[in-house]
Amino acid sequence: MTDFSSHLASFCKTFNQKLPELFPLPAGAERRVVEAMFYSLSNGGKRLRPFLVCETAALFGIAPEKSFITAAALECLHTYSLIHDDLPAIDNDDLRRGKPTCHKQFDEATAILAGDGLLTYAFELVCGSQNPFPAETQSRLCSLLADAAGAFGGMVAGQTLDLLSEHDAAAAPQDIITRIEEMKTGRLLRFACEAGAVLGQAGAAEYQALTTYARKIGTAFQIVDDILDVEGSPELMGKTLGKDAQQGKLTFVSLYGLAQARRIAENLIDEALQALSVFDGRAAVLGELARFILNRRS
Ligand code: GRG
Repeated sequence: MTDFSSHLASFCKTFNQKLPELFPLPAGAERRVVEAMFYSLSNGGKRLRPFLVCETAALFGIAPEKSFITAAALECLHTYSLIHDDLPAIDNDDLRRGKPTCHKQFDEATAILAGDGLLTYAFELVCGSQNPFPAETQSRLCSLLADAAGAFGGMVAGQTLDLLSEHDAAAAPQDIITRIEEMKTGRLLRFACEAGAVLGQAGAAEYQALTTYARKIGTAFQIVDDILDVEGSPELMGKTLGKDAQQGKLTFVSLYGLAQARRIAENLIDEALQALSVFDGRAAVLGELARFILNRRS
């Protein structure tokens, strides 16, 4: 294991140990939806987004325990997107993180509600008394999170464009695919860096550098995901692969081919690393994370 992998593994262990504290089970029959929420949330996952929140905040001296609630909120929101993405009406997947998807393990209605529950809970966490930051910081985080997740240039907008791109010979495919990747996947990764910067009260130049870094790794992350959909291992990815081609989706791979898509991702990671130069070597972990995103197999 590299130093970076063991650092990430140790983060995941602590993060996963703390998560159950946030999910007390209601006594009534409504506990079913909380069980479904926690089933999907605790079902593995690389935890890259919460790691990114904590590591970005740590650049400014904020301890990971203090960033935990913001990091957990983002993972809740990310998990909601995975549950809804897997639904029969969207991607219709049976497997996620190597386990039955939420609607397979429970049922479709419960999965829809579990997604809704996680989305709502994300905002409750950010704005609630468990978040140790002042109201002004919480409010800023809420606004950024809503913007990143929503339909006005956020994840839901990206997912909508993604659905529309199926079997649609787009007029300007390069522009559309860049917008899809930036919004669908990039916005939550960008929120992770923005959140760390807000928690750490970053200065304007640092904030700008982190936003640039996040934009670059966000698009690279999705390009690598598209590549792994073609040549990855279903066991390592924990989901059914080959669906992009089957559904006729517009991706960097469908547009440029595997080799060129890989080169585009490599260039984006180089640019992400350059953006970190303002931190004079203090952001080495973020640099490692960028390389990890490029070389990941799961
Ligand atoms: C309201 C129906 C409805 C949808 C909400 C579904 C949705 C909007 C957005 C989906 C966005 C989505 C699933 C993007 C894919 C992003 C992506 C590559 C996710 C996988 O991230 P990893 O590899 O997963 O970090 P783990 O399991 O490691 O957390």
